[in-house]
Amino acid sequence: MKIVIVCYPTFGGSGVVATELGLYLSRKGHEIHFITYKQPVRIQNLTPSLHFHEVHVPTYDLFKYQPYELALSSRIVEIVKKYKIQLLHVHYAIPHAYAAYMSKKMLEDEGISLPMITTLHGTDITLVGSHPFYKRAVQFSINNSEYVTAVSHSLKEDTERLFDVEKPINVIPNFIDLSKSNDTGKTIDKHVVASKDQFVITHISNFRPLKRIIDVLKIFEKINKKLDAKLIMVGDGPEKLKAKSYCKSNKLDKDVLFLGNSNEVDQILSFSDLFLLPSEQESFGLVALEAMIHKVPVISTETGGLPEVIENGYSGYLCPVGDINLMADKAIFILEDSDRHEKFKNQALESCKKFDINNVIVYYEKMYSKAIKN
Ligand code: GMT
Repeated sequence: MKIVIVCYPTFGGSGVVATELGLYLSRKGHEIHFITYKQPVRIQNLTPSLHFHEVHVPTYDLFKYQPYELALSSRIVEIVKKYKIQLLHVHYAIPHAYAAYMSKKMLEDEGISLPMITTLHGTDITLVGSHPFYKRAVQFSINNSEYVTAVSHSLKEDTERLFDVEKPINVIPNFIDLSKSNDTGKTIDKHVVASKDQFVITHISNFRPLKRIIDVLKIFEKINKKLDAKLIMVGDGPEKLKAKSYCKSNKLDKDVLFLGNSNEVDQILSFSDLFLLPSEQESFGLVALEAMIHKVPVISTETGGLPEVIENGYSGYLCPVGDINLMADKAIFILEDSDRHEKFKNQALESCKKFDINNVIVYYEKMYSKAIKN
């Protein structure tokens, strides 16, 4: 099949899912065309079955806001015609679903009919999309997609609660490549960040307020009072300065390392002992799955889609949002006994098996075939 994937090219979960999906499909022989404003961070090499088309937005002084949707929809039309594309798969409703719908209409005018699938990821629904300023346009584009998918049952319920959705929402969970668990291509060793006997605790996110970064630091502080540990903070975003200043005021500087955005996430996770994800909201929590594939148990919150990913008391623990004492207690409980830690590590890996990329992607492929046939 010849498929266009529209996504954000950055480190965010929706971009990672879209990129991994496209890479996998191209390896299976489909022709994949990414359309976005920058080459997606996880794509290293382009091949004859893997293309990237950049969206350029010329700046013009008259515009306070440059019209990205306009440039994107024109680019989609151009690529669809040039490569005889059969299907559009857009990730993250805003503004991708809206722009894709406009392209569909422009193509219809030229006698080309193109099915469109929209995958909802989370904040496009729960945080931004349902805002009264955007809601109508998001609802319209969801209802005008041939198929709509959500990454968890929780997100499906949120979408049905927040919007008047006329389309059935298909839940297709995020996925993971199980072969990553045998990945030996380590380029960073634990000794670079911690000593042999120290525990390495990791957090990876875009440091937005809903990630509750200060909770990460407070949980770590409590753990570190009992067990010798280092905290690795990977990512970048609006709460980073606040987090750094918390570390300074609370004398955590020497035990907390801020690494910034990284393409070495798998290597960092492969020597991590525990992952902290105390988010206020998370429709899936892909990063938890990325930790678990490297046998890293996760301490997280019982919110959104997280209980669909992390099994409480098996691959980690789920606690009420903001309950830093309980999260620290659970972390210490896992780490303080090496046999127990080992058991949780193995269970974390075991939990990933139901998200095997080889099984999950078949659902997308079946949907693509149906959409193209109709
Ligand atoms: O987590 C983020 O802030 C990034 C965001 C995105 O849209 O890139 O992630 C959302 O999509 C991910 C992939 O499906 C999910 O794993 C995340 O849980 C979801 N984030 C939220 O719901 C806050």
